[in-house]
Amino acid sequence: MADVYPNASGITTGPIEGSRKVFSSTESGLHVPFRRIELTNGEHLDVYDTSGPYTDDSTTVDVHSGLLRTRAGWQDGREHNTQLGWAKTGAITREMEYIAHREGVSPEFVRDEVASGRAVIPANRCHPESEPMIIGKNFLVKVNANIGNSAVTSSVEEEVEKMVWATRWGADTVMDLSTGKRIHETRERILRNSPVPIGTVPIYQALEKVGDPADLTWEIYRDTVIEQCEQGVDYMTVHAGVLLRYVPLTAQRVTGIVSRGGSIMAAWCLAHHKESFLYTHYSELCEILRAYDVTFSLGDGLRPGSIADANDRAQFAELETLGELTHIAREHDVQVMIEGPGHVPMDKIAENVRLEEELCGEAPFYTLGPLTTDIAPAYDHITSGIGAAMIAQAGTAMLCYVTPKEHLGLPNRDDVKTGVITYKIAAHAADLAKGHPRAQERDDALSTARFEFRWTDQFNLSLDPDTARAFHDETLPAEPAKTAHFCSMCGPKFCSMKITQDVRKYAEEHGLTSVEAIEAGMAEKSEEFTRTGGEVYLPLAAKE
Ligand code: IRN
Ligand code: FE2
Repeated sequence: MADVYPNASGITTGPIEGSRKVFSSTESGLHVPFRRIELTNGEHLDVYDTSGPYTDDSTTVDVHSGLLRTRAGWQDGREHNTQLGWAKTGAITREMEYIAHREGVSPEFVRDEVASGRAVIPANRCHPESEPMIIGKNFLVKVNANIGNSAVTSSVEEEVEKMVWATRWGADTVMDLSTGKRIHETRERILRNSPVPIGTVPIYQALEKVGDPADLTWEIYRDTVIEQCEQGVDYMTVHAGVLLRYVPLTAQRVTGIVSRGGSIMAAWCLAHHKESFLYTHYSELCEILRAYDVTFSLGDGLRPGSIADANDRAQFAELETLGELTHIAREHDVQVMIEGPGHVPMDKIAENVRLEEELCGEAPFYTLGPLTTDIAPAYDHITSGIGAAMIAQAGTAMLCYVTPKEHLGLPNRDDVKTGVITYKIAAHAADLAKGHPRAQERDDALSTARFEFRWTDQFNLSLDPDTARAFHDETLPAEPAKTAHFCSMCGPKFCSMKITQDVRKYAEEHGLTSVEAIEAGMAEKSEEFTRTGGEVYLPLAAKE
């Protein structure tokens, strides 16, 4: 288990226990990574893999030189265009071909989903280290993990390790929300070492440059966006839907404006009594993002921050504006996804997806949970995991994780893992419910292993093999327990799975069906009962 601890440079490398990295070639020879889970019965299962070269035994990763720039030559000989631009002309890019192989669908299906705007491929051409992936409701549900330092804690190295750590457990994208010192440098190290798309909220760095929201200008913001585009940021949260006239709509709320970016823009609008520069300069912004193929993640600056504020006028007024901005971006061939809430009770979740799809032309929805109740700080990965599973089933394409530290502090390494695993559960539960053709393979493989008491396989097929194994070994650490036909939950005599297996074995030996076997077994027992005296309570002496 040494692999789960960071190496000398502070980065966690090495295969996940019981798995190894394999590559599968597309028609034109692109190498697509998968994680192969080797089973003790000689079978194996290949699963989607987000972890990049860090889990590959045969590569050593040097975080100072960065990952291979695999996509660097992919656009050679072609004029620069966005994935949306190519898709509209009918062209299938290498990114689309790679994604089709990764998701198990046809390249033409990928192209069509991108062309319609129902899916996005966040892949800045200045981030050639990234492995292409897609976000859209007709693909596997994706998970984003937020990392980043704040004014009070953490170093550049720690943030790179958090990115590696999050992708190890399955984060499909990572957002660097750094607000403290060395923002540029932290982001540079993350980008050069990241196999997944990186998102940011440029207004945070712009604010860091000026200090006070009122001192922000379009020019400072624009230059910050260009700086980040040049570095290779793949998607950017832009809170362009927070309009001056919407700010008063939040006055009566229980929790007002809870979005960081939303509150910055609201403060600017009020200070100048002017319309947001993000809104008034939006077309210019589209042209900048287009040049790098950076994807918009239109921010929900007015999302509800409490159950009381869910689905209110402020939230839906902003969503209408996001719809308008989606259509403008698409005219510029810029890809768009839409950020969503927040805090929403279960009965108000479906309405969010319905409205988003209607107003924003089915642009991929990307939500923060939502938390389904406000009463459990320290457990908000669970309050929000419930909402995340529900909203994903309803059609949300990517889930922004919430860690146990939400509302309480900056997440550490353990919180990051708990957040990612919780959200992988929500995403996978939605994939199953939506009938994704291959999602159930893993459930079936794990259940079969469980039924056949292949404990090691049960651990290795799970989302978190280390914890599953550790929990099992807490009570039955001995090696023979790895093949035992019971665990400490019910003990050897009461294991339902063992009893079922006994029934099946009896049936086989006596040439019966399981139902007949149960009946025959019952008759045998009843005969034995009568033969031994027919007493319900045995005399004391007969007891052992
Ligand atoms: C996702 C959906 N709604 C919000 N998010 C994420 O929240 C967003 O992508 C970013 O990572 C984080 C903080 O956003 P605010 O608070 O600046 O809106
Ligand atoms: Fe919250």
